[in-house]
Amino acid sequence: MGSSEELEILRRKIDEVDRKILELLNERGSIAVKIRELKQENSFHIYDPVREREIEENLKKMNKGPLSTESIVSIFREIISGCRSLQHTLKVAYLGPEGSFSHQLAFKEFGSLAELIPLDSVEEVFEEVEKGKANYGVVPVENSVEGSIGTVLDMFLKSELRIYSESFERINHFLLSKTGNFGDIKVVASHPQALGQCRKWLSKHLKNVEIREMPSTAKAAQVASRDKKVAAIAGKIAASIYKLRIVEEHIEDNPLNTTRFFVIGKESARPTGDDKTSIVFSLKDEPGKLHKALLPFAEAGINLTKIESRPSKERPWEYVFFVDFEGHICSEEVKKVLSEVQKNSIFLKILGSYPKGKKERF
Ligand code: PRE
Repeated sequence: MGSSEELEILRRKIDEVDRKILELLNERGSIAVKIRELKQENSFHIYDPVREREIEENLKKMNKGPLSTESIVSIFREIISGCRSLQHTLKVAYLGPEGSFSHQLAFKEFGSLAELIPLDSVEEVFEEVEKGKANYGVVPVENSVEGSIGTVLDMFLKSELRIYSESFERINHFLLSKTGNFGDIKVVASHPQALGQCRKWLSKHLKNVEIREMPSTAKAAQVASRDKKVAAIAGKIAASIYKLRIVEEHIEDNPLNTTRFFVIGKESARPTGDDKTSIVFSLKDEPGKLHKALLPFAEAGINLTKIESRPSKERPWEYVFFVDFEGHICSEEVKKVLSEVQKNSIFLKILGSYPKGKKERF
């Protein structure tokens, strides 16, 4: 048999497999429609990140190849996005512009069938969700190298929105340009933080080019899409949005650079047994007050995962404390500890209990 005949036979086999996949996808879709009815009758949430992560974990365990687990996970993310959109088209506001790392996270979390809305500031993301124009918002809250994003913490002080889920996104920087050729690059453009995070790589590989600071990595990608001399440092998603080629991947000096994101909304996430709770409180300016406020956690054996103080903004030199700890507000133990914290504080606000994010995702 000639090789073109052999190719034809293999393609017919693929057609047959595709037919079966299509049938199964629509069977899955029909089940999602039935779930929609159940959710409507019982006021269950359409978006259930806990269930979605459970599916992802099962797939990771089950996959035997030859398709990579990364590829399987991203295919199923789209399948789930499609099934979810049969229930409701979710509107998700994120800190833009298009091609930002928040966009990348929103896309990973909600897939291409959600309506993703880029906004100019964290304040606007909160506002869009508060007004019900978006079901959820995606905001970065902390970077493993740069620390907390103060404006996000400050918004939680003012807003009644809750943290619905937490995700960690590895910040991998890509060098992107129109042609994808090293030789064409005369300028490297990006946000100052991204330029800083790739400093060593740039001085080794692109020593004599102009470095141009931009308001965002996405804006840099936009500029690169119009000028072949300009290469942008940006996330991978910017390559497809701005139709750029990858010159080099993973050019960040610190490969562990990670950003923590929150999905915020009006709903509270259900307990999973592996949750975190975030609170903020303020204390009287007296000796031992912070110790007293935190002691109940130690006595109950509850692990604090983060503590940070920020200016209260109400009066100069007064502070509020943001604390994250393991456990869910539904548990009696957590309720008891928080009532102790309340006794020692001027005010206490619960920002949400949510499933712990996985630090290693694709
Ligand atoms: C499904 C869709 C949306 C939810 O966020 C979780 C899972 C899915 O497609 O697997 C199904 C579903 O609605 C559900 O299990 O609750």
